[in-house]
Amino acid sequence: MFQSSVAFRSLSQGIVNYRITHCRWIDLKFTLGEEKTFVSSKIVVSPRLQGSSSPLVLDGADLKLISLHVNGKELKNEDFHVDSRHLTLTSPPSEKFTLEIVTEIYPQANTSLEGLYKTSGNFCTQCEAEGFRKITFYQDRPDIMAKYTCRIEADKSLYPVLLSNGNLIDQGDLEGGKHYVIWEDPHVKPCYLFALVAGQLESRDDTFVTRSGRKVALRIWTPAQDLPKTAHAMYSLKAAMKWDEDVFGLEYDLDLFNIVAVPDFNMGAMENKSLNIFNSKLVLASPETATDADYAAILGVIGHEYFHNWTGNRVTCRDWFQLSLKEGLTVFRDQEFSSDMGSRTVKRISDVSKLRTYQFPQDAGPMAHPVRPHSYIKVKAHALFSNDGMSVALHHTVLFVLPVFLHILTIDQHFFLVSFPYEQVYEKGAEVVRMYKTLLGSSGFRKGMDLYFKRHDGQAVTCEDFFAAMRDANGADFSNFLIWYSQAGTPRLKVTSTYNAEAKTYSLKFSQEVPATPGQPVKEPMFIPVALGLLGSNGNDIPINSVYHDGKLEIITSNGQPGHTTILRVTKKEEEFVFNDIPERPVPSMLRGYSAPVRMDSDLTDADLYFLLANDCDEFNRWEAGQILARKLMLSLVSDFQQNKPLVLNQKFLHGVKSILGDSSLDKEFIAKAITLPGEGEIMDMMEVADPDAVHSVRSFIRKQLASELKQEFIDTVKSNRSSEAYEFDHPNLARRALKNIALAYLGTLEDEAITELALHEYKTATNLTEQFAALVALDQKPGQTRDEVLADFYDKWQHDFLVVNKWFALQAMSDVPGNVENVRELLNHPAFDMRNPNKVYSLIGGFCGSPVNFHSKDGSGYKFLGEMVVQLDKINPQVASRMVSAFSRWKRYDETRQSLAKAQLEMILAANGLSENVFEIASKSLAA
Ligand code: B3K
Ligand code: ZN
Repeated sequence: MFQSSVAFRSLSQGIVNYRITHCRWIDLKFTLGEEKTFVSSKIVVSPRLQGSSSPLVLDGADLKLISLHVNGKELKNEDFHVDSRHLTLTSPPSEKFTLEIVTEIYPQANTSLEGLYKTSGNFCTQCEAEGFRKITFYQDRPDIMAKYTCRIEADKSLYPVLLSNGNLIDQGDLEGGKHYVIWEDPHVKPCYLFALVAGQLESRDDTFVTRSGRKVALRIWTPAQDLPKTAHAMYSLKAAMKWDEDVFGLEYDLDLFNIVAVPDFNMGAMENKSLNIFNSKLVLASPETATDADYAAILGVIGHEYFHNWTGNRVTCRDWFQLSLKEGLTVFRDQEFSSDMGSRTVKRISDVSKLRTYQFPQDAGPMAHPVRPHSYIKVKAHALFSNDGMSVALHHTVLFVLPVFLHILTIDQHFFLVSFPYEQVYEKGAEVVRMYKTLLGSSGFRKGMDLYFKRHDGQAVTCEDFFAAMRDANGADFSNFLIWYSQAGTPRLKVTSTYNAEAKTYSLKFSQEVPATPGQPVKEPMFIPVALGLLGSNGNDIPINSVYHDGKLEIITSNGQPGHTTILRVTKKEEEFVFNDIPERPVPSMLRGYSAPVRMDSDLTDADLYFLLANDCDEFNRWEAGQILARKLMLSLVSDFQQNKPLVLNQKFLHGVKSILGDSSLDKEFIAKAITLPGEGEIMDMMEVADPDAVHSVRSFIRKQLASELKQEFIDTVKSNRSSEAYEFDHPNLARRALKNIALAYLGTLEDEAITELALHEYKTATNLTEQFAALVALDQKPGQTRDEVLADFYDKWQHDFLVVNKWFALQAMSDVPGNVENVRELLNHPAFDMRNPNKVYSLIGGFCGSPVNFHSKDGSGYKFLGEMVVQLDKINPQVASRMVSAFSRWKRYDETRQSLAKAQLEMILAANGLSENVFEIASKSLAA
């Protein structure tokens, strides 16, 4: 270990000994052209150790160096060298100096959509994580923070709008039909937050007055024809600005906030300082072209990017290992925002379902990854320092004094970014932040946030810094909580209960185990907050005043939770909690609100679960009880299916669904969630060997049985939830539509002419896409003439709107129609499809991978299709290709035939010429697992 670290010593010197000076302006100048763009950058560089001289290494990729000046003098060829990743100044001045670099870049040819690129005739940038190095040579790391000015010159008629971060301080005309602007951003920022947009755009304008009276101009930019579809985005932005003031006391800090919508974007959106750039899908909405789910996603993502202004931009990450510092926290903040704007329970249900469908399987496979890799750094640091007899705390100052450590971090970070474990960093990261709030309550959490900003505003910090702020603001004892950041894998929590009627005591015994994950064979116990209520036979919570635990009696406080919820702190491998004065055997409601991201096995009986479903004051756990029952039912039917036994639906389950459907006291959106079966992926994730055919057959069987037994109820639900009012995105209306649409989806499973007529009627009379698309989905389930006609009709109607057409692609791609891979191959040649547009790839190719029966087809046709697509896509856009190849990562979960078919495709991909690092990293990790 020590030897390999030493090997990096000479390489690392330059990076560490120089830094681009804090708080000085970085002057950028862009001359945008039709074939090439010139980028000039003027930066001030200071040696870290005054008077020392060693090479300065700057990052750069796909750049043509035009000129290089140090303190105004052109540098001679022998004083620098350029390779495919770096520009190295071999012996720069030993005192502070000015460095001017001119590069030439080709945004028109940039299909990777990182750095500066063109999209539908406009220029735009994407710099997180390592895109800035495709614009100019720079120390492309988040801890290098500076103030920026940006001058943009371009043809005035082609690019009338020229935007960058901060305030517009100058603009004017130039010769030859060109014009220029100068933007100045007064806040220090890392280069990943730099942004530039140029093109023919128009804006929807509004204003927001902050609570201290600052008047902020809000502008949402799109091509002129899309402007009417930005009303909901503007509403969402203003709501987010208000919410952050109300809940966290955080105000916006400039006089202008821009959002630009672009059609070609690798992900959802980007939080560049004062110039957020969005995938159009997450900005544009009208009742006719966007569903309720789209409206909700826009609200959440506009909120998310806005919230980054404080959690990400004002306080940023020291290095990319700390990504969850900003992303886990900001996802948590957007989840809370959406909860406050709609139904908290339903939002929590959606987020937990997402976690189970995507994060759990990843955390149990070859791509399992801690929220923040930690052990790696610790091992290296120990090897380095123990040799010198030094002991150094892992704090950010380490970066500035220890060259070897830094370089190792930089190399490994790159691989971390290439494999980008989104689910762990974002979704599990948000669960980790939620646990602080569960433990500290709202006011304790707010105190922690206040201290975090007080300590770290304007800094690049670590997850430990966030932890320390939460702990110190509350004087809290968080024992082994930090392990949540460093240990991968989903903990399994087992619970057994006993009631002693004589002593009137009730005991819960917990045991926990974290499964081994790649590189982490041995695990430590985690700190698991278990939110608990004990239900008496009347369905109400029994008051809990004290608990005997760890040899002492602890007094319980409720912490603002519902009913008599108490938070147990489970921190050891095995642990018992004993409750006194419990007059009858209670039914425990555990992990209320899903208080920790664990898999729980308990000794609750079916009768207990039905009781919780009917009575728990925690609505999340009512839903959860239904889901546990459904999972048990599905797994037992899967076993019957595999043994060729006839499938029979449990009548108790049927009555449970019927009673929820008919309970008018329940929120309609909650009913829609409660009668939705767990997804096929979730069930496969619970099996020893995943069997897509069995799981799909069982889920289809239950859906069909429920539809046929409850046909009249479902028809009544559809009919009684129609509305002739204009579309409103508010809770009563979206809840009504959710219930109507789930009823229609159940009915769509039936072979029944009258039902087809009903669905066609809904399709034709719908006044909004939410209802029209739901009817199309119902009709899509049965191959035949009606299906073909209605799909053709939908395309005819919406062919001019690429976002709606993407839904049409996805619907067909996800179809369970046997042999659907051939239809998908044909759709690749459809005039509306374009492999260079990520949204289209996600819809058609990603959509196909979402169909368990066709993607996992036993003839290997689905795997072969994906293998071919990955190789083609990788040449165009490695990030998108790497997302697609991830569909193979869990190949070992399937039977041997499928395993060998998937393995052959992974091998084929790895053998392809010129494979990108992105795809190589995921394909090779998957194969090696
Ligand atoms: N921060 C960006 C994501 C960037 C991902 C780069 N590979 C959007 C977000 O999470 O808000
Ligand atoms: Zn984010």
